[in-house]
Amino acid sequence: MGLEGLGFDGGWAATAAEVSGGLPDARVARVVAVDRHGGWVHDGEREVPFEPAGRLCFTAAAPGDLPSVGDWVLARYHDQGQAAIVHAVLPRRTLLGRKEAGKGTYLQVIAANVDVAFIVQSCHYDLNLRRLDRYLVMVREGGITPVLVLTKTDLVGRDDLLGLLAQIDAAGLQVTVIAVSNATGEGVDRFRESLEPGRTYVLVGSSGVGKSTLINQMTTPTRQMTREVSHTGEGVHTTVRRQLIRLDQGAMLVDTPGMREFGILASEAGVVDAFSDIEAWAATCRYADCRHGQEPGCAVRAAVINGELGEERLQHFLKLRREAGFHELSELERRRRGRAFGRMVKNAKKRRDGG
Ligand SMILES: Nc1nc2c(ncn2[C@@H]2O[C@H](COP(=O)(O)OP(=O)(O)OP(=O)(O)O)[C@@H](O)[C@H]2O)c(=O)[nH]1
Ligand SMILES: [Mg+2]
Ligand SMILES: [Zn+2]
Repeated sequence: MGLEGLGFDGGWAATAAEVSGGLPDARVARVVAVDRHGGWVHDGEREVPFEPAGRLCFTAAAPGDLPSVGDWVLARYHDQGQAAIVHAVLPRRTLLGRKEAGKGTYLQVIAANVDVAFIVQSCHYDLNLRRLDRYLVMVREGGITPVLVLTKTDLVGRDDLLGLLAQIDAAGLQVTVIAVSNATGEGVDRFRESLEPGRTYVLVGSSGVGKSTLINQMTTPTRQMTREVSHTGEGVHTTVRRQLIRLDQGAMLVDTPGMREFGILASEAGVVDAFSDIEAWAATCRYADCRHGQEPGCAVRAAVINGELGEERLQHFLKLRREAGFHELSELERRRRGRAFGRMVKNAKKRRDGG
């Protein structure tokens, strides 16, 4: 394949020549994956694990200075070329990062040297204009072109989708929108056609919106990374690595783990509490994103059928859930489960202590 297959060009060659002056036996490579355990570099021939050189760690002023996915680096190979030590990170052309509040604000790098960022939001629950705005700021600050990808169009009606598109339009965000369904394939060709050979793209967005599934649609089946739809919808797919995937046509896509979400309005939490009975049934639906319509294995509909839950109450709940401001349900759901888990632990302790 060669380095060109990873997006290397004359500009990078010139930068590498400048930096490599002090590193005669180092080779150029691109960081193609990073997770909690380590990272991998590709030199155009193969992918091997790397570690940053001690000196690089020592001189890094912030965590963001260390090699991140998408970075071009100078590496020395050892163990017959089976592993590498990264000695220098070439100055980045673009940088997608978010500011982490904590002990002094620092930048957490999501991906380096990407041309376009797909901000992925599901049009079922997930769309939130304020959050979208924060993503747009983050992307544009990094010198990257944003594109909004609305997924799961199969889960909303035509009118709801048109309503969402009108809302985005009215907000004046100046962003291209691609609406897709990984389930029906609608819009997937348009997404594919937007990918240009030699360019690097990153997909960002909340967990579960369909980033990895969309990337899988771009690759051949043998290179797929996530498994079949899981019955609980949890744990199985969740991406834990930032990973650069090269498509046969020459474009590169960086998959990222979903980002944790921000604040939730107290009134929204109140709605969930008011419908905790429905939420309890919903937790046992076969599909995690069940709409409690015609899906097989829906525990909520089963409760209506056997008379435990009134149809009217369900309709009221579904209506509230559709309304704007209630798209954070999945996050609330996790919180609710967290509370239930806390109770379980407490009860177990009581039993253990003989109380
Ligand atoms: N109905 C429907 N389900 C989808 C669609 N796209 C993805 N899914 C399902 O949504 C779930 C999450 O999809 P993923 O691709 O793993 O989501 P992700 O954004 O990569 O999530 P993280 O890796 O946790 O950040 C899976 O069960 C998918 O099968 C879609 O367009 N329609
Ligand atoms: Mg994923
Ligand atoms: Zn259901």
